[in-house]
Amino acid sequence: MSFNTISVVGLGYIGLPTAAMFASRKKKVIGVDVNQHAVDTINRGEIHIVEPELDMIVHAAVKEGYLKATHTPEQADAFLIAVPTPFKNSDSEIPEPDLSYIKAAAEAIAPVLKKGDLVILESTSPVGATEQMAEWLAEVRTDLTFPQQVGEESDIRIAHCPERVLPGHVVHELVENDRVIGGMTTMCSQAATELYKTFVEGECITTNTRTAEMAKLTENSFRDVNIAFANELSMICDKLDINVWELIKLANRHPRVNILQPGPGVGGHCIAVDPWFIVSKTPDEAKLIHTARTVNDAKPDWVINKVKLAIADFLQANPTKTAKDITIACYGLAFKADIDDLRESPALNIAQQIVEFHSGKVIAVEPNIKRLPNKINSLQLSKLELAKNTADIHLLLVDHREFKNNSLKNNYLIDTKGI
Ligand code: SAJ
Repeated sequence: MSFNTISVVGLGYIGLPTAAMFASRKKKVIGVDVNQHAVDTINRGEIHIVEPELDMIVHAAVKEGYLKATHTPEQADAFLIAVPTPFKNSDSEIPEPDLSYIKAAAEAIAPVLKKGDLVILESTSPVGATEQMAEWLAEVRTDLTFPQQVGEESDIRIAHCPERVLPGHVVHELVENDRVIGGMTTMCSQAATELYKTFVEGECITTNTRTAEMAKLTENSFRDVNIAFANELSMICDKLDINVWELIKLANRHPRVNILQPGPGVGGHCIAVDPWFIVSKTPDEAKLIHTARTVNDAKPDWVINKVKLAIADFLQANPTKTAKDITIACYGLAFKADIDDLRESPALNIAQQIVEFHSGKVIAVEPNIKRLPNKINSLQLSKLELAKNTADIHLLLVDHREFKNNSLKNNYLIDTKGI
């Protein structure tokens, strides 16, 4: 089987680096995205996301003619779908996955599919989503056969190959990480393996679609449960007057213990979302995974309570002052250390909540961002030195490297990351 032209649908944090990797191996790549700004930026050889080393690879791929972006799908030998899978009804007790982006992508590529093509779903998906995508394709293309209808003989091959790369390390992890390849049939798995071997140096391990879907959800749920354990320990230790970071360091000396780090909550668009895909499918069984989500989601409220206690302490020690006189500095707004991504960030959520209830000044230090997005107009960005010298209460929310080398010695310091 040969893949001369590869189409990647969805040019975000996963799709664009993946497209760039194929193009860097001299494959003709057609990137498809509904976002015109993304399409135009990529066609200029530039990138619309922040990811180390990606700009150079995209620039070279576009300049050499291996990568182009477009709004509408064109014919290709393989299609990779890397669109978002957020959840809907996020206010309900158990949010449900929203597959509408996958459906739209499937309907967009269906008209250009031809016999022999391979379609891969890369988006993190609830169990059964790949089979559902195959159904959507079959509904549009009644002239082609699909694996769910005729098995190995199908015209179109379909697989789920979840992405597992860590933001900030995408370029290396895409090449080096092992890859789980879940084909709807053995031939589907073989075709997908051959495609990924274009640039993947890790092992490609084959399985079925449902196991591949669950493997990805399991990895992120495992991390969520482990972080929830750390967060619960941090609240227990706070009550018992024990330094949780020292405690975890000591416990992790045991050869079979590896506890992650507590923080102000769990953010980003993966760990805080994917476990719900398991819980919403099997709510009666997924009790531990559900509880972990609840513990991590409640951590920002615990931090807010700490801030309120610090304000009360400050006022007691300074009886001539009122809350209006107190300046609170929040250190870090991103969802984790050394990145600029504010999406689903517990740090940002906490800072915004403080602005809402605190009558005094609230400033934020975020070294990775020059300007806050327009919709966040309640916060004032400040330089680190200024915040250190002028704030009365210091709230450390993200362990950015700039904060690690900069000790904050203050009676009113709330350090959620153990810096
Ligand atoms: N966090 C903690 N304590 C820790 C580690 C992380 O509180 O000890 C917090 C972070 O601050 C952040 C959140 O968890 O708010 C998530 O950060 P992360 O670094 O754990 O993960 P992501 O969301 O950047 O990337 C994860 C990765 N999954 C795993 O490590 C199992 C990545 O490999 C996946 O590809 C990615 O999700 C994804 O796309 O699903």
